Amino acid sequence: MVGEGDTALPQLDSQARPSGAWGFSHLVFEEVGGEVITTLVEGPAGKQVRSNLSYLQLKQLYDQGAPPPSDLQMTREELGELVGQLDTLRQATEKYRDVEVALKDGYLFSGTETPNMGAHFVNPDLKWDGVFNPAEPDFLLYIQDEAEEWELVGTGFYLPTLQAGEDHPEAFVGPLDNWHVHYSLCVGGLANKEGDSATAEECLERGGNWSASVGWMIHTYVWVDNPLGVFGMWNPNIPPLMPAEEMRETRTFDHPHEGEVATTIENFSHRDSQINVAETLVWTNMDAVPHTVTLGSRGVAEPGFDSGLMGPGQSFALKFDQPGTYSFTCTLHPTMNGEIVVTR
Ligand SMILES: [Cu+2]
Repeated sequence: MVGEGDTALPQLDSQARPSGAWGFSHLVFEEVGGEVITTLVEGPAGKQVRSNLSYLQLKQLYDQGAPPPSDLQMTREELGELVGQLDTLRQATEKYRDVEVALKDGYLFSGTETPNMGAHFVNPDLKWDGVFNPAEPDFLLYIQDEAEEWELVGTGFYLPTLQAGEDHPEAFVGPLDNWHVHYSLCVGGLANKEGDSATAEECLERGGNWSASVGWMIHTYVWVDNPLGVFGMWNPNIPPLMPAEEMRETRTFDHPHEGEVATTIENFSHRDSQINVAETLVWTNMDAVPHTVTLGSRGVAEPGFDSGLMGPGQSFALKFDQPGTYSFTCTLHPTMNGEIVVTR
């Protein structure tokens, strides 16, 4: 237990810091209006599987006839159903390779083209109907080529939280469809080319469109194959082209200061870390519940450091002046244990 009367707790070191990366972490915390808030939730943590398999790779996997690899947590039948949904989506949107057909069917250009994603052409009737139908995507993604012709690169879906609820919607078969919700999102306007987190006032100043929440959404790349997964947020095969491994770096919000090493608490687990003497280790809690970083093991504290309760997005920084191996735990969750090796 973290005692309330324990005045030795270094609570002052525990504060919220920007952390996470859109499309790579379940939660993202950003500084908006001078305050660190949750700007993106991808859910639900733990129950979904983040897979880098593209549409064509999933198809190939199914066609090979073998049981899917266990890390997909899907049966062969489920994989078949998912591939069937994606095939339906591709067939149904074939006609939208001609942007004129999309416009005629009510898809409207949202005004901005986002790097590594494309421009959203949203059908407002489909967006708000709360119905998931793989043959009727709520938005289409296009990029404009040098001749200013629109090229179809992807599709996507919205499910308003009003209908789908606060939990991850059931839509595509299996656990691969990592739907996300943006909070305090500013889209369009002159200053920001891509969707950006902002206060309503900041967004107004930029001439953008602000929403407190846009509901659940997902990108589904059945036209330009995505090496970060068919449901990936970003597609490195959509300009500006870049190696897939570089994408997380470019999208991340936690930038450690000089002499700091960043680590995260994610999915109810503490990670091992290795640092040098005189470096500062900074933990950020990426889970939606509080945890602690406490010297000790299996939930039992030993005299030494203790972060106290770290809420979602909160960080805790600790500088190590002595080499050694330190075991740490979470006093709320005894199964969370990690080790810090400090070397000279
Ligand atoms: Cu915990």
